[in-house]
Amino acid sequence: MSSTASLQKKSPAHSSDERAAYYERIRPLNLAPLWESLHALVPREPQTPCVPALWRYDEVVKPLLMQSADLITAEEAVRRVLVLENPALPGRASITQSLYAGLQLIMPGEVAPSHRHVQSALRFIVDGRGAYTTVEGERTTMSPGDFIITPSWAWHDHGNEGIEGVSEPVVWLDGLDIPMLRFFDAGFAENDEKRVQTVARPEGNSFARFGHNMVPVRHDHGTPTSPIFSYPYARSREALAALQRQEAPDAWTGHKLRYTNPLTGGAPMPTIATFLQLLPKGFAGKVHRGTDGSVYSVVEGRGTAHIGGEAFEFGPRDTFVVPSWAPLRLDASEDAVLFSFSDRPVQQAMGVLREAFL
Ligand code: GTQ
Repeated sequence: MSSTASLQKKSPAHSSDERAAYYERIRPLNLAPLWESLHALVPREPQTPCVPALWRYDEVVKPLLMQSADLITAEEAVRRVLVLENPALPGRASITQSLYAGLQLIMPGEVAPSHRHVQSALRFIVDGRGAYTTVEGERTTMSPGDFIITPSWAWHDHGNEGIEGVSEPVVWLDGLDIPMLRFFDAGFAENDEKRVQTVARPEGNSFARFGHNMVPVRHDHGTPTSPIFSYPYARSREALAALQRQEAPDAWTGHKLRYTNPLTGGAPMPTIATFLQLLPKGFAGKVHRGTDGSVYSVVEGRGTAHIGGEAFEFGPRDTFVVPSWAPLRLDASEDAVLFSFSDRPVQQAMGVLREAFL
């Protein structure tokens, strides 16, 4: 009997054994049956494997970071970082499917040597003063709450020389698009010949040129990243304080501002959007969600993030992650300031970003 004849005779309801045998036969040929996975490949709504999580800084992460300083120097480690891994993605160095987060420690006198990579990085200063980062020859002193960018392929090194008699460990949150670049297999990196870059421009130079709603008249900007390397906390905090005095908070997000590239109005870097928001004491936010999973770093105050069905109490220096499309509700028991970042500009460029304010 020919196989065609046997197919014609059979009823449409083939046994699962027959199907399984067929799948076994096609697997070595690098073929797979779409009908077994179609529902998961094209879900009715996002089905992220990521879960919400919170990392407590003072009680948990800080002591462990300090222990790491006894195990390895910043120089040997190149970057001494504890990676914040999503509990559902162990070993992937991912806090969401597209983003990486870590807490980097630099002790007084240490240097994290100069290198560059295609991955874009943000630093959000969590704890301590007296460290600096140098980006493309411009040094920036780090203070808690400052948001600093390291654009794609920009040389950068970090150090901690102390400031105003202060000599203490400095910790910042690193946010990078490492999983995104891994997905595209588009990553390159190289080490600098010099351990520490030569400082080529005075500190504050990029902020003087671009940080005051003005741009040098003959400036011709050819890159998609912001010409400002540092967005100091004092300035951003002042804006939020003024809004708190002047207007009612948004019912979902409180007083929330996004950082911009002053030349385009878009995000400071093409792959990562960043935000700072103030939740006034007693704020009880409404539920909202977005397809961009977000990482939050608490600067000031205390409150609760209700993510999906779980409640996470947060305080200063804690980090938490809200997975894509997870319902989020934010409460504050004191005036609270939250920094956050997500892959929003990429989703917007693709035309796939969705948000819901419930
Ligand atoms: O500071 O350059 O957390 O290259 C991971 C990779 C930090 C950095 C990280 C990096 C860096």
